[in-house]
Amino acid sequence: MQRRDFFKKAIVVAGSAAVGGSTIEAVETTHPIDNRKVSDIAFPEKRPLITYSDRPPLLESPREVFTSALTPNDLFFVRWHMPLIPTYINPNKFTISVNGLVEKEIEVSLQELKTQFNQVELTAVLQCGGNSRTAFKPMAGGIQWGIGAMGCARWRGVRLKDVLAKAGLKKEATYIGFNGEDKAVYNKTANFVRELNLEHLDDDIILAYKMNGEDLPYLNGYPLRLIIPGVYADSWIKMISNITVTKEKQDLHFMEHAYRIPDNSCECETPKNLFKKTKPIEEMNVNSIIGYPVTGTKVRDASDLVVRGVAFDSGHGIEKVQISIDGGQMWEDALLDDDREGKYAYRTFTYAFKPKSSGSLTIMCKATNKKGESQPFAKDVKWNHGGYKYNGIDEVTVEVV
Ligand SMILES: Nc1nc2c(c(=O)[nH]1)N[C@H]1C(S)=C(S)[C@@H](COP(=O)(O)O)O[C@H]1N2
Ligand SMILES: [Mo]
Repeated sequence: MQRRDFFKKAIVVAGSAAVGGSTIEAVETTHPIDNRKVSDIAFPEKRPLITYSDRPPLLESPREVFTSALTPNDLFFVRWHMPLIPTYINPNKFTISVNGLVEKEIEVSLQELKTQFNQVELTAVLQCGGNSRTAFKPMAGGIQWGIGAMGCARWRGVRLKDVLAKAGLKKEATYIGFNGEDKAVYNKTANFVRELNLEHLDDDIILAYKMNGEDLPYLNGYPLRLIIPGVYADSWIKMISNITVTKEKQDLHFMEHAYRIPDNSCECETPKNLFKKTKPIEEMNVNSIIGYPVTGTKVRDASDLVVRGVAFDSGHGIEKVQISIDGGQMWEDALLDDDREGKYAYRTFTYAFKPKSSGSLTIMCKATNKKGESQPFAKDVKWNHGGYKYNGIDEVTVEVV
């Protein structure tokens, strides 16, 4: 019997593949895998984190981190593309140069940045576009991140526009290219260079030398990095030492091939039918993560449980976060913090309740922003080949004892 059923099933599957051509059935998403352990080994200036690679360092924050509005520097995730990262930077000699289509090419030292420009501070979420990529089935290309390729920090530095103004932009200036100190090992591998259309330059884009009141950790881009609030982290160049202004778009690998999604309204495609036209990932989706409890936490029956987490979007602002403890049928509002850190920061939330019966209990959270955009159930997240912009409803499963 079982064997026959198997054959029956096989025929159905083969049939649908032959008729349809594009096998939508092959595309699904699930909640990202959440069982990875932090490493025994701590990287410099970091506490032990979930470690995917040590060269280049790829470190993910564990779920427990997502209960506070600011992510501590030593728990902040790390992503580099190139294994050649300088092991020493002399802050007294470090400069950032501005060149290309400018009136006067300049080299600005850290000291000059700190004393000759307006100093600004803002809090913003830094999130890799591939955060939670592990949820995509079939597997999407790239690091198989869980939920922790993100963090939120208070950044202090100077406005990019002020530094550009010091050099003076020429009339034809259209693109600004950014380059850090990390280098590819093989001379034909593209360096990690990004560019910004001048149209998108605004007061919130800053060159930051402080993160949560301290020098940037080395692995997060010491001594200087670009902050572009509201957009995914691939353009937040670390250890930035060069800015080149051009008229034409440069032919940059990491602009033209990576960090792009289908340019259609669902931003989706299937493995068999990849959508030809693509666009940069840019604006962050509304998202929320439960930081406490974590999956496997044992909680007492009928005792108070306080769920804690963080929510954010690209800067429209969070309207509400809701919690469900019945698989997503009924939703109740969580309490939001008072929004002190501004529109690009995490809003922390809490939700208190008493679990009523013993056994496993799944807790879900869903954020909605001020534009009315919300998070889909994990299974309804649309697939794209790079595994970008995942924002499925988060969940943890606790044991009530
Ligand atoms: N110089 C440089 N900057 C970079 C990158 C890089 O490889 N080199 N990676 C980008 C990407 S894709 C991410 S997700 C963030 C990671 O920042 P973090 O390591 O501070 O968390 O840095 C961005 N800036
Ligand atoms: Mo990234």
